[in-house]
Amino acid sequence: MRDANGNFSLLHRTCSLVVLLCFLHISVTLIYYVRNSDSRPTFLQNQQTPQIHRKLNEQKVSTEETSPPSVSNGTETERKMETCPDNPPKLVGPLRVEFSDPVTLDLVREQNPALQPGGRFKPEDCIAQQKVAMIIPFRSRDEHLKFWLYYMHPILQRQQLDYGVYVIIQDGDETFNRAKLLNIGYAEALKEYDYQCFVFSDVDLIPMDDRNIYKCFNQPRHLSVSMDKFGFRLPYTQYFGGVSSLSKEQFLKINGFPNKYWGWGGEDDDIFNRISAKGMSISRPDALIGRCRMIRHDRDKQNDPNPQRFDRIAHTRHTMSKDGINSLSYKVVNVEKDQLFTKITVNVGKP
Ligand code: UDH
Ligand code: MN
Repeated sequence: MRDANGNFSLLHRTCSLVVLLCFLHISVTLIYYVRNSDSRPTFLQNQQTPQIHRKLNEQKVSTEETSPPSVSNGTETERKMETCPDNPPKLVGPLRVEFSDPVTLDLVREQNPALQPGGRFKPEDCIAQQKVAMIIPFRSRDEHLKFWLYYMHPILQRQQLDYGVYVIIQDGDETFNRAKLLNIGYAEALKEYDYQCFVFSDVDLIPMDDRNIYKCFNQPRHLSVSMDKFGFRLPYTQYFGGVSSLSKEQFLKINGFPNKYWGWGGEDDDIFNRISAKGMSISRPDALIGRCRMIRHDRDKQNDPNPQRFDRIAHTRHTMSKDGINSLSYKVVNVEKDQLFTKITVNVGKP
């Protein structure tokens, strides 16, 4: 009996020990599990947060892309677009420019489907660095204008400018007045859009390199620095004729251009004098990038060399504050909007 009792108590103790061990094992496992499940969310968070963020961003981007333009407001879209780069990616460098085969306006219209009425353009995928008005003084040079539009529209679009083309036509057959037409172009373009920069271009000049960007710089810019007709060099250091650009501020600082140069010559030298009188200098592209071609032509009727020009340019410093954009007067006779240009016919009066 004693033996049986002894055996039983041994078995009992062993069982209790096993139960205790089991309990201990379960407790340890439980504690371990609870501690582990505490740290698990932290681990997941660290891993998942970026993914969640990325997902959200992706969603944002895709709503932007897919939402119709009418829903998102214009300024919001613009804020998310970046400013166009200093070196527009589609520029090709040197260009072949020739005038042997005539072009038609219909061809130019076809080749430039992105243009808006008035010869207006804005880059699609970035915000243009500058809003530029192209101003062309004009009378009876339709063949030249076709070439200008044919070559310039593709170049200006590759240059990623927010631009418009203004052809300012002198009405009647009085003596031609280039600088006054340029002043009028400045005034009329500003009535239409918040232009910050003005490029003044003769109708017969085409750049031979699209890296010669038709925009404004820290100083008034002379763009047609090496013309074929001058043997691809400046005729003289102070030369400011052909194609130039001035910001609104630079233009106003010199009181715009003179209105009193009737006939050929001198007005570009007067503009140079105004710029230097106001302590500014001339910015220029290098001679290679600044190469350009002028369409060969005879002297126009009513644009003979102005005999007064030497006397006038000798007095720019005294006349510039009274004769300029602050004294400009003219009448608009007609406005024509085309896909390729805005033509403004004006009465500029007479000498
Ligand atoms: N312009 C016109 N119509 C005119 C006169 C001038 O549109 O009747 C405009 C046009 O934009 C032209 C600019 O004014 O490009 C300057 O005039 P221009 O081209 O006659 O000036 P340029 O410096 O000198 O080319 C011309 C001299 C002609 C010499 C001919 C010798 N072969
Ligand atoms: Mn010319």
